Amino acid sequence: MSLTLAERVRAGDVRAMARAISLIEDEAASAAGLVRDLFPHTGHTCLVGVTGPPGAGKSTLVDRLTAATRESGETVGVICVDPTSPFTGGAILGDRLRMQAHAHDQQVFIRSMATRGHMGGLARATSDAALVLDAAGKSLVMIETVGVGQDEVDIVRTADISIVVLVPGTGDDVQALKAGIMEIADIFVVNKCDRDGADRAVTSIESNLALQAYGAGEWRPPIVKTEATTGRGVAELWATIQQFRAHSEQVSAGEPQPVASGFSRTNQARRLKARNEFRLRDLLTHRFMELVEHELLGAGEFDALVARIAAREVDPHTAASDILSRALRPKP
Ligand SMILES: Nc1nc2c(ncn2[C@@H]2O[C@H](COP(=O)(O)OP(=O)(O)O)[C@@H](O)[C@H]2O)c(=O)[nH]1
Ligand SMILES: [Mg+2]
Repeated sequence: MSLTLAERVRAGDVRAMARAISLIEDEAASAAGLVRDLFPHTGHTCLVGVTGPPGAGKSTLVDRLTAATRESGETVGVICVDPTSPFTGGAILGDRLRMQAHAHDQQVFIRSMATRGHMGGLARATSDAALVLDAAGKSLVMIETVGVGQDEVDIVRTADISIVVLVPGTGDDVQALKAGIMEIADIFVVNKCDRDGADRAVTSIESNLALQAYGAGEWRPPIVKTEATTGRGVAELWATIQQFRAHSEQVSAGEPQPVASGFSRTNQARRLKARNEFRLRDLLTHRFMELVEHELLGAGEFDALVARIAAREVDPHTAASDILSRALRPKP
């Protein structure tokens, strides 16, 4: 009897995992069924999001972290999202190099995700790919994204732990602030500490953190200095990740809630809720728009409607209401 793809994924079959992620990436019709079959077997992975500006050394760092976590007995999946160069080969080349580094290790699965250019498509595909690795039994899944654009930030924000990687002396810290990724960091990394200005970068992050109120006992994002190329600081980073996990388990287990008001980033139950709410809303929005564009409206009708709005022939509210009433009209 031959096994289904979902069964092979669950058995940790590397080729099945690759195939499953390709189906998801291509938005193949069978992908939804696959996720449905895998879903009951997920929820065991720790999702680590790693983000930061291009060239900050995220891939190098993830690679080093992979080695460190393997030594602690974790099984590791890595999903690299690089929308900046999906087809130029840049990401793929880096991927190949990394594959080589861990080629001897069956417990490490590395995969690049290419964006298909759909709005939100990348975040959707990435979450589903993470489910595949979760079902395959990876205890740790790291997702690397470039910290630009809402999609990438969403991916990392909804992870169990978010790591923001910055580098000294390029003004990246300021850039990152603008992109809104400062708020999502559970841990800051200042990488390339072999360069000048590492301490200045730390100070500038510190002064930013000083502007925010942290309750007693609340997790205050630590700043870890690393040099990914040599591995310096990576053990400390791994230790800090484990501290965060221990801390959030404590909070989730109902220890005295340290936060007087607002969002407790270490409350994993809330994060999980946020992640699932985000996914459901996102999927519904996506599916509804597909319904509108491909079933409710004829070919080109959506674009024609947009043109009519531009020409002031119809206002956007009326256009949306018309579509909605068509959607709600009972089928003859
Ligand atoms: N000097 C120095 N270079 C680094 C360090 N970490 C990474 N790099 C280099 O920075 C470049 C970009 O690294 P990469 O990991 O691809 O960055 P990513 O775009 O953030 O994934 C590569 O040439 C790395 O060798 C570091 O700690 N010090
Ligand atoms: Mg990279």
